[in-house]
Amino acid sequence: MCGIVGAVAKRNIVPVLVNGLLRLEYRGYDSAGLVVVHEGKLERVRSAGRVAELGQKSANTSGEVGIAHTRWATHGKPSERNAHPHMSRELIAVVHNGIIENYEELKAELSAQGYEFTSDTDTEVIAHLIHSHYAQGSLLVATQMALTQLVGAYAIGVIAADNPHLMVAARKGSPLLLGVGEGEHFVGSDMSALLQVTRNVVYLEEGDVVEIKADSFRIFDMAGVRVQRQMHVSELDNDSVELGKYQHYMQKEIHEQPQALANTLESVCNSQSLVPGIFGAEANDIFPHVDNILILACGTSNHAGQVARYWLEEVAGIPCNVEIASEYRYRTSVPNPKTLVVTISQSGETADTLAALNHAKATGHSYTLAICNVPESAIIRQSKLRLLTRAGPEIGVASTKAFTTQLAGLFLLTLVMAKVRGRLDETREQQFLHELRHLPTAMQKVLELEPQIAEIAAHFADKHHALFLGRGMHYPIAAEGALKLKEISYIHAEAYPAGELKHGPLALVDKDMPVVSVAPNDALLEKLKSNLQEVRARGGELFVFADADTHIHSSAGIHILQMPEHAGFLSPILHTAPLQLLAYYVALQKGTDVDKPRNLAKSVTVE
Ligand code: HGA
Repeated sequence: MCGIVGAVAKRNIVPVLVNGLLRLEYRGYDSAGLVVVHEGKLERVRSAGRVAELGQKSANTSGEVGIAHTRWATHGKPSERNAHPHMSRELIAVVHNGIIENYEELKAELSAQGYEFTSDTDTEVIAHLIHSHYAQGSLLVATQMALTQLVGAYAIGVIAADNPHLMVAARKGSPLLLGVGEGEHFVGSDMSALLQVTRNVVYLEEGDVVEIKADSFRIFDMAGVRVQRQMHVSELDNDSVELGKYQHYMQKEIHEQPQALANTLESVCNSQSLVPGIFGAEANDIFPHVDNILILACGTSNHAGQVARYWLEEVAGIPCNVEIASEYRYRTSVPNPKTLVVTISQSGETADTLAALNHAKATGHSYTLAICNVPESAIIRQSKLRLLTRAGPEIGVASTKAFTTQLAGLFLLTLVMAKVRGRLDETREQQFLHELRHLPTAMQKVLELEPQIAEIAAHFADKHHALFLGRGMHYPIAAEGALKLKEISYIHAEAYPAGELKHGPLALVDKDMPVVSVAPNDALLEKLKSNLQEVRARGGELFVFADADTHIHSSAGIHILQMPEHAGFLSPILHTAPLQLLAYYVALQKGTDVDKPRNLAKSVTVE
C-alpha cells in the first residue's frame, strides 16, 4: 500500500526520499511523488510511473525538508494529477496513507470557502484544511486542528513553503515510524525506508502527532498532551532487503524458509519443553481459562488459521473457529469471554485484522494473541499475548515465508494448548519437539524439487483456469496454492476439498483444466486417489505433489512430484513450498511482475 518517506536535515534530502521510496516499492503502488521546500517555495515532482522515473525527474531538485509518497489509489484513478503530495495554494503540502471517509462533506465546505481542488483524491481535503487553520497558528497546531475534523484513517507528512526546517507528521489507523538520526530526522511507513539513514526508531502510536526539526522532535498524543515514546534500535539488516543472487524477492523468500522456520522456532527448539510463556508472561494465567479459539485473519494468514483449526481440534482438543477479519468486524456475533482471539498478520498493520481485533475487544473478548512478523506493530501492541514469527522482511507481495512461519507459530500454540489441557504427555511432547527441530532441514529438501517444478510450469502458462485439490488440513494448503497462482500469474484458480469435486466442479474438468493435488500419505489418501481417478477419467491433466510413500506413480496425464518425506502434522508446512514454486515459475513463463503483481499491495493498511 502507499508508502511515505519524509526527512528534515541540514543537507539535500532528495536522494534519501527517492531511495526510501525505492525501498517501499515492494508495498505496491501506481504513482509516486515528492515535494521539498526550496528558497521559500514548494517544489513538487510527480510521476505516474515508477520511482526510478521520479528519481530522474527530480535529479535537479534539492531541499533540506521534504516528503515523498508512493500511491496505491483508493479514491481517484492512478494518474499524475492524483499522485501525492497534494498542495494547498502553494503553501501547504501533504502526503497521506489511508482513507478520509468524510472527504465529500469536507470538500463541499472547503469549496464554499473558495478552495480549488485539483485532484480526485480524498487526501486533498487534508491539505486545504491545514491551510485553512495555518493563518491562526503554527504548522503543528494547524495540523492538530485539521485532524480533529477527519473521520477515517491516516498517516500523514506535512510541510509548509514558509517553514524550510520543519515537518509535521501524524498517524491514526495507518502505520508511521519516526527515524532518529544525528542532527536529522525522518519518517517512514516502515523500517525498510529508514535503514539507509538510521536504525533508531520510534513507533508512533495511534493518534500521535509529531513536530520534527533537524535537531529535535516533540510528540503529542491524541489529546494534544506532550508525550515521550520509547526509542528502539532496529535489528533489521539493510542487506536483508537486498535481492542478492535471486531474480525476484519471492524466489529469495521461498528459499529463505528453512532459515525463517529455524529462527521462528529457535527458542523452543533449544529448550527441553514447551511453556505458555513463549506467548508472553500473561499466557500462564490466561491459557488455563480458555475453552475455545477464534482466529481472525485475511488472505494468506487466514489460510494459516484454517490449517491451525485442524491442529487445535485434533491435537489440543479445543474448539476452534476461523473467520475472515473483514467479515467478522461487521458481523453481530455472540462473544464468549473464555475465547482466545488469535489475530494473524504479516505486517501487524492489516487494517481489517486490526479492526476485527478491536471489534472483538469491544464485544467483551479480553484474551487476545497476535501472531505477527513485525515487532512493535499495531496488532502486537494491541494484543495481550504475542508470538513473533522471525521470517525477516518480506518484500514480495505474494506472501511465502511469512505464511510458513505463521504455521510454525500456530503449531506451537497447538502444542502449548494441548499441554495446558493435559493432552500432551512427555513422550509425545519430545516427539513433536524432535519433528520441529527437523523441520528446517525437511523444508530444505523440499526446495530441491525446484528444477522439476520449473519444468511442469510450462503446462500452465497457456491455461486460463486451474483447480487445486486437497483434503483435511491440506485443503487450506490447496487454497493457498490457488491464491499464489492467482496473485502472480493471473490464472483463475479455485481450491476444493477433493471430496467436493463431484458436487459441482467436476463439470469444469477437461483437457484445458489442469488439476493440482496435494497428496500426503495420511488417512485420506485412498479417498484422494479415487478423486484423482475421477479427474483423469474426464481427461483432466493431473499434477500431484505426493509423499514418497504414497505409491502414486506418473502415467499418461498424471505428473507426480515426489515429496521427500511425510511429516505428519507438519506436512502442510512442507507441502506449501512446491505450490509457491509452481506459482512462481508459471508467473515467470507468463512474464508477469512477480514481486509487484497488478492491483495488489503489501501491508494492506486500508480497509
Ligand atoms: N486515499 C488516498 C491514499 C490511498 C492509500 O493510502 N493507499 O494505500 C488516495 O487514494 O490517494
